[in-house]
Amino acid sequence: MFNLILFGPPGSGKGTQSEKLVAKYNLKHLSTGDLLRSEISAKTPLGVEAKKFMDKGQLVPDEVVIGMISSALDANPDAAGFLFDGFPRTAAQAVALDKLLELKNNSINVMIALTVSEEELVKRLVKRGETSGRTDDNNGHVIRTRILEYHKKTSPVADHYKKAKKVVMVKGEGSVDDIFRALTKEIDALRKKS
Ligand code: B4P
Repeated sequence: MFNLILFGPPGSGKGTQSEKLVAKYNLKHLSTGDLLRSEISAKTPLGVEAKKFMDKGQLVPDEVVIGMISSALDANPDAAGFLFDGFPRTAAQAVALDKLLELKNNSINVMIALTVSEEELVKRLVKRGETSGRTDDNNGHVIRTRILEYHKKTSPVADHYKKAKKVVMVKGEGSVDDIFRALTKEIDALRKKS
């Protein structure tokens, strides 16, 4: 199994690159953002609760997203590997993910962290907000809250995997294809070694 975390601040291109990576490496894509948005569209009790946090740019409570990931892992026993996109986003989620994988005699192979300047992040999210209909993209205050939440609660997740020497940094600025090439170069080198 090959398990990869694609990490980075909001708007760093995790969703964009994940789509290309899962196609190339036959991984199961687990995006907590996408899972939450489909709960919201289906108006489930979980979705109604999550929307209150997402609309403000805040993180959804840990127990909600950990439960979603646990069910998704159980629902895909034959996956060749998982690409975690937007998860883990807090230290508690990272600890929970390690435990869930350990129960399946598995672990994270690598965390790839996309680095993008704050100015570029805001530019991308505002641009997407013009067309996406995403309520968390069309308000400058909400975008700033998401970036603050990232610095406060999410960036410590990288330290968790740095301790295990599992973090690789890749520049997330430039064309989508150039960034994809840089990501595949790192992944191919790692897969050769393992
Ligand atoms: P997510 O759905 O994870 O989304 P994101 O962080 O906004 O974006 P991403 O980094 O995937 O950027 P994308 O490729 O789309 O989170 C949304 C919300 O869900 C969170 O705020 C939180 O409330 C909640 N949530 C999700 N997971 C959670 C968890 N684990 N715990 C708690 N809460 C959770 O790219 C953004 C834009 O940039 C796109 O328009 C794209 O086209 C553009 N772009 C991409 N690459 C580019 C490039 N190279 N050049 C120019 N533009 C580019």
